[in-house]
Amino acid sequence: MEGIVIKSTGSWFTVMAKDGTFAECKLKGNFRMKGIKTTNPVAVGDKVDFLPDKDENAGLITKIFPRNNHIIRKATNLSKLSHIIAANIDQALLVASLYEPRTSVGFIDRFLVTAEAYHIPAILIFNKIDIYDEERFAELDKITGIYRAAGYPCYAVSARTGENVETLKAIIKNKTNLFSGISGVGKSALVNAIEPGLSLRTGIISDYHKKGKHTTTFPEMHPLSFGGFIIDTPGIREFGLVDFRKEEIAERFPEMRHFMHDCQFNNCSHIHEPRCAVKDAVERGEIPASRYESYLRIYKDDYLDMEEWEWE
Ligand SMILES: Nc1nc2c(ncn2[C@@H]2O[C@H](COP(=O)(O)OP(=O)(O)OP(=O)(O)O)[C@@H](O)[C@H]2O)c(=O)[nH]1
Ligand SMILES: [Mg+2]
Ligand SMILES: [Zn+2]
Repeated sequence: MEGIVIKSTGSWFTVMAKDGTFAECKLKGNFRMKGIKTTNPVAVGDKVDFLPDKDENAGLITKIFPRNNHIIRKATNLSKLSHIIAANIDQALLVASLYEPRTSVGFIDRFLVTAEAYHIPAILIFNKIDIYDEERFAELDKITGIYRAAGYPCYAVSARTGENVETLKAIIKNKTNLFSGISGVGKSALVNAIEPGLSLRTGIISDYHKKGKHTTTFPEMHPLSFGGFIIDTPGIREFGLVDFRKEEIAERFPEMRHFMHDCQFNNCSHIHEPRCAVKDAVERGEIPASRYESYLRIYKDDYLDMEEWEWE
């Protein structure tokens, strides 16, 4: 039978068959996908063939179909092995919040650069607008203005009050949607608002630091009653760009892509060269200063000791 892996504990996998039934499965033998060294050969989102076994109440995964894409992170900082987080994603939604906890624009920019690099459409979801006052909405407008101009759809929602959740449902319908973001922004709360029957565990925000507590501990894919899937993931601290060529970074900023071909030097780093069209555009305000700042930080990569994520 053909199915899709929706949950993985490492040795057991929950597979959803085409007819909507679920089977607990093990892996047949020692699977390895070609080309990648991973701690887990199978991840949520993988399409598989499996043999149901009613006697032992355990099916066997016999085949993994080739992936359209997959996101991985390094298993540990020192390890050469990668850990696959999810496979076959249609779009990546960054759940962000300006307050409690705050998602920095630097984090948003790294997320977007990573998604660009692997051609996965990215969408920004600002949650918790129920705690915004006029001043906070003004800041939100400024930030979403920057990202909309760069071509990224932005939505403001509240998992608590349900505001704009219907709009969000329309965007994710019939797609496989990765929900990612730092701990405590309300990824699981949003999944619950979208699909109340799921009752996922949500965390508390610490009083002092206003941070989440890593409530979700492994990625899990949830079928949507109106079509499609959400993959809820554990909160991440930072994206790191592994094995990234510096010359490619500017191309991952749509606003920079627009100007970079007018630079005097065709290998311009847009940092110190004379007659740089990108720097001129920053000076004229046509490229937002915060976006250029993120470019510089990614270029100089001062995030090396952070948790490293990678997309393929
Ligand atoms: N005021 C308000 N609080 C929210 C909203 N959405 C979530 N929260 C609260 O934020 C806290 C964290 O929510 P979670 O859904 O657990 O956050 P998460 O992003 O899944 O966090 P991790 O699983 O740790 O990565 C909970 O106390 C939620 O009740 C919202 O729209 N408004
Ligand atoms: Mg969660
Ligand atoms: Zn330049």
